[in-house]
Amino acid sequence: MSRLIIVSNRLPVSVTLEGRDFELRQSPGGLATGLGSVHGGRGSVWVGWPGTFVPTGDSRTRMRITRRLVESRCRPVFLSRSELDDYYRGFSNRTLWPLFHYFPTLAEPNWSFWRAYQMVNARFADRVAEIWREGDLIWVHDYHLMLLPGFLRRRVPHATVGFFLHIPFPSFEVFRLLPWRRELLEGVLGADVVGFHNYDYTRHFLSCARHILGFEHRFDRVAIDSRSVAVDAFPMGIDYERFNRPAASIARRRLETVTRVPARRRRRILSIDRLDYTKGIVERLDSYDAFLDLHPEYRGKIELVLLVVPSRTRVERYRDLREQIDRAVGRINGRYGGIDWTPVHYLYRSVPFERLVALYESADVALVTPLRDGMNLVSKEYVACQVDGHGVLVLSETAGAAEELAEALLVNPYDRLQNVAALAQALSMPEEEQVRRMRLMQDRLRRYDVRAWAADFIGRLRRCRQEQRREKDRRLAGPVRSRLIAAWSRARARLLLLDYDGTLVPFSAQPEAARPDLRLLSLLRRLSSPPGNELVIVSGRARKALDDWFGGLAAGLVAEHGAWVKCSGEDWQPAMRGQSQRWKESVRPVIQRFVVRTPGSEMEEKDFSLVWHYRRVGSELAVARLAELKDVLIELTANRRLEILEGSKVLEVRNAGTGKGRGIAPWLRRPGAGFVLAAGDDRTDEDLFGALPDRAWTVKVGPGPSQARFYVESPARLRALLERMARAT
Ligand code: GDG
Repeated sequence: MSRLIIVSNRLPVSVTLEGRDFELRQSPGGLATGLGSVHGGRGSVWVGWPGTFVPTGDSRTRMRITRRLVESRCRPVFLSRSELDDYYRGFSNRTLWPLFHYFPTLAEPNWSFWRAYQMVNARFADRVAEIWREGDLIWVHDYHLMLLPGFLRRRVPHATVGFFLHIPFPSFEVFRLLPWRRELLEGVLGADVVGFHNYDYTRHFLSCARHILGFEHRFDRVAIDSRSVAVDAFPMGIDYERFNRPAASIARRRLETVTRVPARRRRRILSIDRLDYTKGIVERLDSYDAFLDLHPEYRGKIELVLLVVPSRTRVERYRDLREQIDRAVGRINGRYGGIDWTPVHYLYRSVPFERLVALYESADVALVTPLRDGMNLVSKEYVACQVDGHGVLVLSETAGAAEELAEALLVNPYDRLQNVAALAQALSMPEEEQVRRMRLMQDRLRRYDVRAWAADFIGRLRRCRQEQRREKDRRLAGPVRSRLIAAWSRARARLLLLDYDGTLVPFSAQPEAARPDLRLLSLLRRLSSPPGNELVIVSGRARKALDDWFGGLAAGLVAEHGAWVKCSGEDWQPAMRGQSQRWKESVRPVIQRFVVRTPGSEMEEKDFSLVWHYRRVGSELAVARLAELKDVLIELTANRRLEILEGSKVLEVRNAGTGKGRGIAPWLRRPGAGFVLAAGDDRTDEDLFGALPDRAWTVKVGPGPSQARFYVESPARLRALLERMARAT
């Protein structure tokens, strides 16, 4: 049976020594609760640090812990205190965490942290590789393990690996500051599916992959050699019913008591966070202070319950932060409070789940104003607990959750006056409006809860595994390759249809520089000369280049993506006759204008087409200009017998009805060749593949979807195959 292997820094349970036995406790944090529902079934194993130190030499204790964890289907990765210090407290929390939350000045570029991070990620890879069995899915979580997918790709190349980041992925301008930016990106891209909380993070990641590693993406898939990585947004949900149900019974109980003891209570504002400078707790207190100052009418009538959960207490910055919070609370209570009123009730601890729900349920307003937050589950949990629909959420626009919770009062956490105004609006919002906003958010959160989130991601991984299996069968290697060679040697008449750029030679920044090398020409000669063999070069290039380069071969030529055809020893013929070229008068100036505006791009004019080349244009600019040019051209060519064709770094406008499929018609009309092979790399070659009979050996060169039956990774691989065929003639 195939399993799901979940991997995270911490296991969902922590091991503590109680007397002579070990106790297992639920680990704190949203991930453990979030994935608990997925880990509930028998088909999963969780790999992570067990929360306790055991010296390397003490293998007996390690064995005992390992055995104890089996019942929770957990597998420990043991770490020493210094490893944990450098990898977790160091690189993860003092380098990646501040940088990814847009606090670059707090990020410490420290090489020993980095070395520990690499080492621990490698240790995790060893552990996962030990456990992994054919067909298992691996799901790696969070910024502590960004190198792990890459390590796994090397250790278990055929494994299906997913990676999910729980914190923001910063924009290129911030991410580029990391000295280890390449390694981290390459690490994450070892996965098959990469997930983020929202689309902004996805965009940032894709832009970093393009700028830093030069990997292009299309439809949110990054193409890397023979693999492609799906990158998408999966906004994490909460276990909605787990919050909503107890909140409902608390509300019921309260109603019963209230009828007996009517009481006017103060309006309650709630603030809950882990202690962290990204959560904006001090800034929130400052806004509350300003609110009481500017709205004296609310003094004595409201209270702020401030729950701060201790976190990372051994990091100095967090200790400083705690002091700042203490001071701010003292200042506010001192300034406005009195014997019968405390403006801020401050709790520095964690509370049991039931108490947490009661706090959510009883709050009239939740102030959730982090400076940056990957998602923020507190805001969602608050919404789930407003059973009667009363309550207002004030939420930072810089929290990932803001994308889904648009009915909240969204604020810029740095804008104190806006925060004051939002609090005033929240406290005076009519009940119908509160209910209307709350119901809309609740519906959304109920539908896409944490189970739906996990199912969505795992479903994506499963589809990916199916694709990989199909891809494995499509790879032109091993037994498939032997069958091809056998069929080739057996056949008496053979037809080879080969695209040129990107298929026989790799792409070159200067199209004119991609002339065939001598070895290639010799190969093509050996393939085309034996009687019964027919070789056709089917290219997008103009006639002249093909004549210059391949004129000396006994080969057929197809130029301009099928517009011109030349059978061996004959003259060029247009594939279609009587086509007007007057359209060029209106299209040419448009493309010329884009050439002027887009440094590095150029226009090529062919007999039946106009082409915009942009291989040398900076990637971001190219994407923007391409979209713009396409828009203009679609409008310009509407209702005319023209088509727009996108190839590799080219956009071409041409007369409709040509195409490589039509270009090869003269060869297909001849008495059937026993062996037909066509190879190509881009979309124009799909037309060629589509025109061939099912039995043809159609081969796509490079990654990406195609209707070709097989693929090879690169032009070099194709040439190796052709060499082998030439020898078997
Ligand atoms: C990271 C990202 C992202 C809090 N206090 C108590 C308590 N909690 C629980 C809450 C909530 C969780 O802790 C906190 O989750 P957040 O999402 O708000 O924040 P982070 O811990 O920073 O989480 C964040 C998240 O990962 C998931 O991807 O949303 O952006 O930073 O579930 O309920 N639970 C109990 N007592 C408490 O006192 N029992």
